[in-house]
Amino acid sequence: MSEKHIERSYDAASQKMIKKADEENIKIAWDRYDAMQPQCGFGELGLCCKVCNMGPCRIDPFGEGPQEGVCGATKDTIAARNLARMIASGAAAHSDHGRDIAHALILAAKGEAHDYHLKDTEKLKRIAEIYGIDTQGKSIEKIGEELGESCLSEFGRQHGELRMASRAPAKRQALWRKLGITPRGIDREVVEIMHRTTMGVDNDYKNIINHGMRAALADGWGGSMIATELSDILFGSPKPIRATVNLGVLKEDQVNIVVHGHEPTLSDVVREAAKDAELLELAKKYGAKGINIAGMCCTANEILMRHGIPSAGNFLQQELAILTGSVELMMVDVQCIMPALSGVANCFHTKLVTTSPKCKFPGVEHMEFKEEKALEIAKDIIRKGVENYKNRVKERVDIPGEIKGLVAGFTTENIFHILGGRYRATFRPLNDAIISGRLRGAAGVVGCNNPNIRHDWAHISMVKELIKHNVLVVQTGCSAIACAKEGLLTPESAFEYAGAGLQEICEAVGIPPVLHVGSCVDNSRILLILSEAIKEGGLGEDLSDLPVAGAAPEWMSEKAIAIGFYFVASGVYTVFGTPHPVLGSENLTNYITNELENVVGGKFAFEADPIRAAQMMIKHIDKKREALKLPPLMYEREPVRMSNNG
Ligand code: BF8
Repeated sequence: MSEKHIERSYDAASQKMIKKADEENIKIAWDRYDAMQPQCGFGELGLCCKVCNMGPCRIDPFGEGPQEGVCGATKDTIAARNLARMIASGAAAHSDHGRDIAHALILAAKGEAHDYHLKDTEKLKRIAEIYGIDTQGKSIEKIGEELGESCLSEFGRQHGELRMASRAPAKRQALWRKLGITPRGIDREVVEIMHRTTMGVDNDYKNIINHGMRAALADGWGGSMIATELSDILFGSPKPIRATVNLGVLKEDQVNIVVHGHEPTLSDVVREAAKDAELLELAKKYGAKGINIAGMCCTANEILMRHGIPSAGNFLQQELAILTGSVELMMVDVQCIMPALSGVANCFHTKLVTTSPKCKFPGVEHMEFKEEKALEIAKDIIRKGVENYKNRVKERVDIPGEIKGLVAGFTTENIFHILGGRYRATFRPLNDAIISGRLRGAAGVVGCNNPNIRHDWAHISMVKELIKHNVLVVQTGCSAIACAKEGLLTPESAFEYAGAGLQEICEAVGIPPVLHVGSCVDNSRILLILSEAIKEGGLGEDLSDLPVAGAAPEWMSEKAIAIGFYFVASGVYTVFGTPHPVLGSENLTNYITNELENVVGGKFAFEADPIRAAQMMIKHIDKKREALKLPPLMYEREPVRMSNNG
């Protein structure tokens, strides 16, 4: 019998659904990936150019055919332009999300979106201060409105620097200014990439990438940071919270509604709507015991972090959730939503509903979401799901039993409090742990799934290797969900997997060795954690001095490229599992994986083997420890008990 399902995913629940798809001849992402082989070599190497109608042109990677496009663009120019456009797209996606949150904040503050309230007023005042808003004597609503407007104006800012970028250490800000890459308006930087990379503008691959970094910084220290901070203000800042994850969160005897996508505006209110007495009564009428809301992808992370709503899984599980035959309705907003969902939903009773004017599917019902009528619309959508319960085919319901507990909800602010104790919120204990050698350093492991690598396996293997070597791990997005499914996001996992020093810290403070800090826009929280560590003192003056590293072992989205670039441009060594599409240009590859370190202090590496990649990160962390003249590690021993890696 074929073991395809085991080769495709590390996760047992996913394996079962992949097998079911195979048996029922339903094509899913892995099948489409196989059918696509061999994939386009020119595209993979970054050597295909489609920016004008003299082309498409492609450069022969073997040096025998054409070495320049019709216009004369070289492989360096073509690959750099393609990569910069990926940054633009990723930065645009995160930032447009941030813009929508700013818009929702304004509506809520003006009393035009009655179902939202400004929940974290402390943070509201703190962020208002960054924007130079005088809060004295003003109502919360007035401050909220002014902050929302100030953030919105950052998107089109024509003069000066993004306000959020002022939160980076002074030395980093000075370097950005010297290099001319301090981000200005968010939209402006994205537009400038599109301008520079159109036919006949910027031909210098380094100049193109340098501007790419500027746009990426406008994402991390701009659009994404606005999305995170304003979401905390509007929906409440997360606190450590226990929850559950994996397809096993779907319920056999309840109406299952899956919310999928990214923005918390809809998912947050859906959670409220599901408690509606009339809808619960209706569910009972149809024979269901209740209404079960489960998340998928990053919108799941938003409501998981804030309310402990269970997550049904990560990116490659979106089709698999429908394959359980138990999903009455999947509502989607924006980003990472596979066009294939409508086809898979058609094989079951599942209703797919789109809600954003930016994201429609041919033939799929659209119920447009509006902040002004949030709860009403959410109830209408849920009602549709409840009414669909009667169409569920019991014989086709097959929910894998796998379900794991996790602790989510860590933020820059609450890590501050957890570490510092009740009386003195501070990063001091974290810095001291690194300085004394109890902790080696920290790593951010983030990003997607991709059928080109065994689902979840790279995330889990890498994170286990890092924590075993006393590296504290912070996670976001689908990577966090992958590790949650393995049980790594629990304090108890420290005893099974962490090195002795990290184990001691987890035990003393009561935290997991792997901290879930949110959705992909919440990678901005990691930038702030690093900035706080610098502010606390003893670990250098710039982000590039810190013994830290980043990774996206299973990346697929252009958003991951934007994130990678804002970390690198902030001084962080970052390892991607598969290369960016640049290998056709030796010069560009060398620039981003080597020379960039002398420019911004960070650089990329590409390594498919997650253990080797983790070791590269550890080596980098040790290099930084050495530069800081930190003492050797206190402990470097194997964890108490290693589990079977499957
Ligand atoms: O923004 S990690 S697959 S869901 S892009 Fe998408 Fe990648 Fe998941 Fe969230 Ni992020």
